[in-house]
Amino acid sequence: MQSIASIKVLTKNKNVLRWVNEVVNMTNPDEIMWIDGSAEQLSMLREEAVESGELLPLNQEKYPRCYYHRTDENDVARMEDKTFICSRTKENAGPNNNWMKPDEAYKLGEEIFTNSMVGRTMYIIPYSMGPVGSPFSKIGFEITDSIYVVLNMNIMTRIGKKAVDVLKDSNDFVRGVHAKCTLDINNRFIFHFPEDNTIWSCNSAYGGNVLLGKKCFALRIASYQGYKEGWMAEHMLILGIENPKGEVKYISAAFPSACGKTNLAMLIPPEGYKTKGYKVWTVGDDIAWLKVGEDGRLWAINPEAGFFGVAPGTSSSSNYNALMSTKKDTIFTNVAINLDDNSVWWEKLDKNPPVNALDWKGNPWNGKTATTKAAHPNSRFTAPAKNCPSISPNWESPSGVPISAIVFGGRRAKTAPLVYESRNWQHGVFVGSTLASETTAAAAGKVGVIRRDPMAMLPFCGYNMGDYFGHWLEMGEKTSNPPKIFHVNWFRTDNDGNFLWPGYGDNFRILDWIIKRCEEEVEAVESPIGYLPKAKDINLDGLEMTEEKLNSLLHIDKDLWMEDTKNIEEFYSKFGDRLPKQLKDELNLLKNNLK
Ligand code: GTP
Ligand code: SPV
Ligand code: MN
Repeated sequence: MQSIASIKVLTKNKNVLRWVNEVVNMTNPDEIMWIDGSAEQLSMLREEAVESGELLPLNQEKYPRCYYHRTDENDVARMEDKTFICSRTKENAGPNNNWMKPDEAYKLGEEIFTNSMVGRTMYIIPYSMGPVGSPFSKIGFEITDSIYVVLNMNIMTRIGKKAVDVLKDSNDFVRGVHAKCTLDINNRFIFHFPEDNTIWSCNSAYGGNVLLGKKCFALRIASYQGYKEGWMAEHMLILGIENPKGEVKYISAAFPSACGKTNLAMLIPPEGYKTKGYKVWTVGDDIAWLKVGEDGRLWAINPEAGFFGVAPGTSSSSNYNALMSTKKDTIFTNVAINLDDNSVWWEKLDKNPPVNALDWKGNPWNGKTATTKAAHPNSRFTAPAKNCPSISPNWESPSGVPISAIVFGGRRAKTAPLVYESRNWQHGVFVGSTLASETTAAAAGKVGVIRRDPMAMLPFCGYNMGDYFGHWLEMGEKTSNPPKIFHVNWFRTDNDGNFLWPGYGDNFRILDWIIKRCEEEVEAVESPIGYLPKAKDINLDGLEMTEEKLNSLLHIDKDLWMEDTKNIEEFYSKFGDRLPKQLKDELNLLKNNLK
């Protein structure tokens, strides 16, 4: 084995070197490479991955520097039953997490990692979550034996020398270890040790399990850091709305996985708005880190540098900006490949499915005769954020952007109306804590089942969710000028299961109402669940939608809501005395209002 002293070590930080040494001794790689982030190093790695077949180069004229990758058939989504929060006590992980004793998890992990990199190369990736040097930002290291991970981390985070330079001698960094091992599903684990700033992931190659800067660090570890340090890490997009006067207001929104964050973050306003001069600016599409600013407002950054977006359903009409983001320097995973011109395809990309293609499993696929899906429903692209035509000029602002409104939303066929507003911060926290949605393909398991997913953080909160609710309430107290909190539902259906609301770009009409409420430009109607819009205040110009249909989208069925309160009560009861009293009060208030 090579000694780490003999290779281009990027740092003298003793804490880093000691930890790297431990991992080297455990995994026993043949070679070690520190990732400095240089263009030469990355292009060498791309070449190597192409040679080994890990990446397939796409049509380089149509898609400059774009590549294709396939993961194992049983390794295509996050696996929540393989994901553990290894806090010292079970109570601190909470009923919202799988828990394993840290000693046990380390022991099991060590058994799996031991000699796992024999015959392989270890890559050590230093990275910054957040703009390098911003007061919001945090440094992590990911050790991995996968070039695919290195190249994706290069898109999703800010990697290389610049990250070690800001860390200097500090011990404040997140230690991530990933080894592909044999991809054995029975030994697949994603262990988080929040008290040790440590993540261990083995036997997977799927993005959400192995790009450790994303859900593992920027949400699970960071949510715990935020709890201790007085800030918030949330599963939220961030967007700016520019009005015709050139003023920009920022909104952050939490929807569960595959419920429309990327789409909303990049939306193009309907024609009538566009011609008046309204614009949407994208700051982030999945994760927000929020802090109280000196002005008493909440400020947010996007800690990521790229989009790991759902491919199916992305088209020039549904999400032009996302599609444009993928035209260069992008890695596609588990979509279909068109052998005629070496391009990619997925369901609803266009109306011309390829006839000579390989599907996401690598089997021949012909769009004329196929009875199976070309792309996996959770197939994804990894695209640099700077490619996005709507990327905000402030997306890398070290001080973040000020948030005017927080929006929660999920997939609810019935019950939740198109939009409503909470009465105050505490009520807003209640609304977020009771967020529910039908499950999607972003996580392994049954699709379409209603589950409660508080703040869209159920799979991502790195500690007891009862304490997390308490933290939200406290953040409101510390924020003298907090954002208003809203709830939306783009997914309400009629009795035949058709969506009642057109969604996508037309969601701007609802964002417009939300901003008008923040600016106190329109009044609202009080209801048992919060403030509802007056139908006349939702701009329907250019839409084929009757006011009657709109009213049915805004209708509150008290019986359904009463049913829902029972489900909330059951969900809340899991948290025992960790559930803040204020939320019980809000639940009682809701029940009374519904009587
Ligand atoms: P993650 O990356 O998993 O966190 O997902 P996301 O929240 O960013 O979801 P995304 O924007 O990728 O959308 C997921 C799916 O929902 C896609 O198939 C979209 O086409 C669909 N979708 C997004 N917005 C809307 C909408 O307003 N209405 C309807 N009906 N579908 C939508
Ligand atoms: C999600 O599932 O919410 C995602 C994709 O954004 S993953 O990185 O797999 O978590
Ligand atoms: Mn997500």
